[in-house]
Amino acid sequence: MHKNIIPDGFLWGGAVASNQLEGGYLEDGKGLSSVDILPAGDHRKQYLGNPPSLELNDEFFYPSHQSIDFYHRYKEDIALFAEMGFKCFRLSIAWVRIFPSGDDIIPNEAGLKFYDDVFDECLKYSIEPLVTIQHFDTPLELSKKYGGWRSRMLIGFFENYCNVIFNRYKDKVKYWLTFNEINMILHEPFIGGGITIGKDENPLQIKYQSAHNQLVASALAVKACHQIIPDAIIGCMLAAGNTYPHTAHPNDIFMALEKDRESYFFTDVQVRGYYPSYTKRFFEENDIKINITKEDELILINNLVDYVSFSYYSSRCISANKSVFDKLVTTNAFESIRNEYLEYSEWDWAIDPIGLRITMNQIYDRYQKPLFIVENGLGANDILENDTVNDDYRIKYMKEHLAQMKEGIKDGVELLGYTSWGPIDLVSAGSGQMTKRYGFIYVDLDNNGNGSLKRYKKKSFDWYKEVIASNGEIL
Ligand code: BGP
Repeated sequence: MHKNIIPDGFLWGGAVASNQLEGGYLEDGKGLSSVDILPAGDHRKQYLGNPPSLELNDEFFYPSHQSIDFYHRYKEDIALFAEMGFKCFRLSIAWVRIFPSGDDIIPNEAGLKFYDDVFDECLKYSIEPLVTIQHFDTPLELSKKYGGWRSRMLIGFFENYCNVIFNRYKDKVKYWLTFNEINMILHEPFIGGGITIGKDENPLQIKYQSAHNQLVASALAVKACHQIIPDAIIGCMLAAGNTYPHTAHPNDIFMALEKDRESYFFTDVQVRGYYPSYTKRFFEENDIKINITKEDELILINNLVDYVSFSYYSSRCISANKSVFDKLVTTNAFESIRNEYLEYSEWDWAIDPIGLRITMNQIYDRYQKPLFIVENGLGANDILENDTVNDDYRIKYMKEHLAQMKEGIKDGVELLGYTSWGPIDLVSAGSGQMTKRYGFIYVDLDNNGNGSLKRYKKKSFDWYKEVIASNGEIL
């Protein structure tokens, strides 16, 4: 008898981040986070990496402040996810709704209540919430007072935040993630860790010390989750995408290996519990001296993640030959050489479905832990016509990626689920635009915050519904 490739209980769904869809940016006692000071437009790039100021500026437009107003419309939106048959909804908790300054003693009850209501709404439709504890939104006060994640103080504040949310939601949430795209701190340090870097500082020193603090905090979150919710699982999350060498020249091959290690460094620590051997030389040569205590080492080794989740948008390509560097493109903050074998999206992100299979195999070979694809999708400039969007290009993109995901499962990879990025249109993290849309659901809102916020089903809505109903048999 024909047996489906995708296992029963596979968690199909969609993924979002609080700061990209909630809005309600000062409502019910919420504090400001790093994301709240990210403007739309040309200045955004600088703010993502190293903002010149941590204050709001009247001249800027801040897309996270209203976003798509999920804060008030979550019931309607979750009903639409349920209509598509979602088994899982990945969302993040905004730390600043729970602790407005990050270092407060008493949590904000109104913030806790909001997520209670959201989880109840999911569970009403038997949708499993998958919660990211920090998705790019370090409390702004922690950046101002302590310099963000460069300070070890944040480890304790984060631990406190984790204890509060695990205790509060222990009966409702069984799937957790610690830090979204933890390796992003190397590429966009402010958004990754709420840190700003001075002109006279060694950027690598600051980034790796901050990363270390997050790794210890992540391990402490694993510890607390296992203690407080023994029947839950908790994972790490990597901005993944394998690196191809530009040519078969050994220099290119080694450089691709090093580039992959730059990302795998994080998951190597989270999965294996200690610093990989290759960091020793790298740290020495780059004058990086990390403050790692004996206690840190014990925390890391004793609290390993249960699974590895990752985002996959594209593969990367690298060369040791400087003369090909003029062909660089930036995808999800990663610089890469333009790959002549691939097509590119409107935002110049490489489209590489086979890369997803390669990435799955690479990560599984490395760790033999269950994997979870928690972000994947196509950002496109959709046009609403006759109350819908004919997004055949999105269907094509997803079909091809899901076909490769199935190949990966056939290769032996243990995969818990697939949540596509932005099942409803939301603010783009990188560009701040609304017009970079990923959803199955269109939201009437433009780049300047104008629009009715009305929701419309795109063509891909019914397509994804059928994919889920057939457990991936029909693509
Ligand atoms: C990842 C983030 C998401 C998301 C996605 C798409 O880096 O985890 O928050 O936004 O990329 O990127 P963008 O919004 O820039 O298109």
